[in-house]
This record gives sequence, structure tokens and C-alpha cells, in this order.
Amino acid sequence: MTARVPEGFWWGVATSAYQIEGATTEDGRGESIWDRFSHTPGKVLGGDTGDVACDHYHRWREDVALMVELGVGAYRFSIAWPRVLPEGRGAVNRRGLDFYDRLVDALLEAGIRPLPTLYHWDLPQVLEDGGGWARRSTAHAFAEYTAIVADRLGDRVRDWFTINEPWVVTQLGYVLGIHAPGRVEPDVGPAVAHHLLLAHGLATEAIRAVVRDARVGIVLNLDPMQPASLHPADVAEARLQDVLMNRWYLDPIAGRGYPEEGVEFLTWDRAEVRPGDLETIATPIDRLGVNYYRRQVVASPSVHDADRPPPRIRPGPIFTEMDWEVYPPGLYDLLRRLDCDYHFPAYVVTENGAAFPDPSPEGGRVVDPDRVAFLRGHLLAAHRALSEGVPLEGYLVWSLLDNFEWGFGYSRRFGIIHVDFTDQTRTWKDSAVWYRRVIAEGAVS
Ligand code: IFM
Repeated sequence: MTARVPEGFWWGVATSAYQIEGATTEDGRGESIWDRFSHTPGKVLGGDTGDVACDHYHRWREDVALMVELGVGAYRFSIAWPRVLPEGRGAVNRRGLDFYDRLVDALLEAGIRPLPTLYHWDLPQVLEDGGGWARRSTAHAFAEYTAIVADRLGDRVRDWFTINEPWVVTQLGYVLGIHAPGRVEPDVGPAVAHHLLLAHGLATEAIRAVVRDARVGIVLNLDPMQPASLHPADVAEARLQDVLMNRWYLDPIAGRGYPEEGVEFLTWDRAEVRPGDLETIATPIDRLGVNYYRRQVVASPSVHDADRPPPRIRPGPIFTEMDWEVYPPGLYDLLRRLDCDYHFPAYVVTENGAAFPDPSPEGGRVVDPDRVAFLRGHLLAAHRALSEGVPLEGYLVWSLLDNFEWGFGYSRRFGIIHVDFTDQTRTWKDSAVWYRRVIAEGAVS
């Protein structure tokens, strides 16, 4: 079977600043919460930090050349807030902005569409010291920072993403504490999520005030929730998890406010929601960024225990090194659901990819058939949704390079290009060679 995409479809790759840039103390960059967190003993596997990462801050020309060789038409990267505003707000660090300015120019010259994300988790530490995302003022600081970046890049950048994966920021950063800033404060969860969404709305307005023809979106990580059985308790649990992870973000962005079921479950009094906030959050977006990695099979603890485990959904599921189920049909289901239930104007798969225990490079090659199969399966699923009318504008592989995988440090490799972290050599994996062919043919076969 050959699945062909329409002309103009964005074939691309994605990265984020803290995961690849390194140079964390160079050219006036301020400290981020991930610098502080990764330097705190015991927080990141192996004591890894983003101090050097892929050294992209110095090797960005080489990395743009890799993208040219791959033939990608779009590159999603993130801008490090503490490079632009080392103190979170106020004085602008020109050298920080210059870096992204040069990168954007090089991308445009290479015919690659720049897709900046304004927040991919590297909050200036100074803002966290003032309360972080639990405070409303952080949302306003984000809008100020956004206006500065849009003012500098908006003459060349048309497509913007505001915030990456607010669920992860809230849940892993402030509720469970396994991501920066490492706070274990379940009670502040709803406030954090609300301020992130408010920040998205304010930033969307800020970009549009500066960039006349801007196209703006937010990036959500969405996990379809499948009940483990048809037992009503499993079905109810799957529905609740869908509310807490997916609808908590989708509904307010779509203008429906927070789902009541979730508000009740969390016993949230909505004190942080001020008049006008929900309207700001619902400022229409031009596209939704969809990060899809897995589905979740949800079993209710009231029905299942060690003696009565939930039934297996299908025999022999495959899991990635992150312990995430490989389930390509979930991407099709998700895109169809979004289009049916929410009707956002357009969608881009802003991240999709997998960590597998790759072998070391040999003879200038890395053999990674599992990743090829993963990408192929998901591209076919995305294509199916597209061919049934879902307005899908593009697909971006996570990630261009092996990089700093947050709490797992460098132990999980998502790249289609292998990075040797001792000497920074980049080596093409078979998945990159395969993706180059897909792009060149404009079709998955
Ligand atoms: O590496 C992350 C990325 O930063 C956000 N989305 C999921 C990826 C894999 O965990």
C-alpha cells in the first residue's frame, strides 16, 4: 500500500531547547528550573544535566545541514525563555535572541519552515522562586516574553506554538515532582494548569498583536484512554482519566470551560479563575499541535487487584523503552475524535516517536528496525485520518537527535540521528534514511 499525502504537507522533525542546546551559562543565559533540578542530586538518572546536551548551541549549522539532507520542510524547536530574559521579565538579553534570529534565517534560507514553541518547560528559575506556574503573574510574564520574541522574529515567522504539554508541566512538575521544579503539591495542580492555559491565551493575543498573519496553536500530549474491560467501573475510570488528562485542556481551549466531572473529582473551588479568563483561554487557535506516543489501558482499582488482574486488551502488546505501548491505531482514533468532538481548524502531529535500546553505530550506521516500524505504523494511521477528511497539516518526528530525555537523562534515545555524547558525532540511524525516502516520495509505503 502507498499512502500519499497532499502537496504542501509538512514533513518535519522536532526538538526542544533544554534537550539539545547545552551552553547553559553562555551569552548571558539565565538559570532555568531544569538547570536547578538536574543539578540537584538524585533527580535525574545518572546525574545527567543539559549543560552540554547535543551542543546544538554551537553546532546548529551542522544540525540544519542534517535537516536539509533529510529533506524536511518544517522544524519545530523551542525558544529558551531564560536566554531571552535571564531574569524572567524586564531586561532583554540580545545575544539570546540573536541565536534564534540566526537559526530562523538559516532555516528559511534552507527552505525549512520554522515552528517555534515558546515554552518547552525551561522556566526561568527566578520566576519559580516567585511561585512559578502556581502564580498568576507567571502567565503575564510569559505574555511579555512572547511579545518580545514575536517582535524580533515575527517578520519571518508565521507559525507559532505557545506551550508544550501543559499536562506534563502540571502533573510531573508540580503534582508528582518528577520533573522540574520538583514540587509535590497536588493541591496546586488545578491552579498551575489554569495559569498555563491562561498564559497560552494571553500569548496568542500577544503574538497576533505583533504578527499580522500569525498562525498560532498550543501543543497537547493526548493519550486515548481505553477501559480494560466493559465492566462499568473500568469504563468510568477510563472516562475520568480522559477528563483529567485530555479534556481538562481541550475543553477550555475549545470554549467549553473545565469539565465539571474533573472539577468535582479534584474538589477545586476555581478561585483562580477570574472573570474573562475562560474567554482568553478560548481565543480561537489556528491549529492544534498533537503529541501522540501511546494509549492507556485503564483498569479500575475497585475491580482489579493482584488476584484479579485486568484482562489483556490484545495479546503481546509491544512497549518502547519508556514502557509505553506501541499502538498506532490510537493516533487515527485520536485525530478522528478531535475532529468530530472539537472541530479545531487544523492539526499537526507535533511529536511522535519512540525510544528503543539502539545498538551502537557500526560502519557509520545504526540499525533501528523497531523505530522504522513505529514511525511507519503511525504515519499510516495519520494518513488514514487525513484521507478521511481530518485537516492534518503535517507530521513531525520526535526527535531529530538523541537528546536529554528529562528525568531519564541520556539513557533514552528518541532520535532518528544518533548522538555520541562523548564527542558529539552524529550518525544516521536507518530510521532517518527511511524517513528521507518517505519525504522524497511524499508517501509512506
Ligand atoms: O522528550 C519529550 C518531549 O520533550 C515532550 N514530549 C514527549 C517527549 C518524549 O518523552
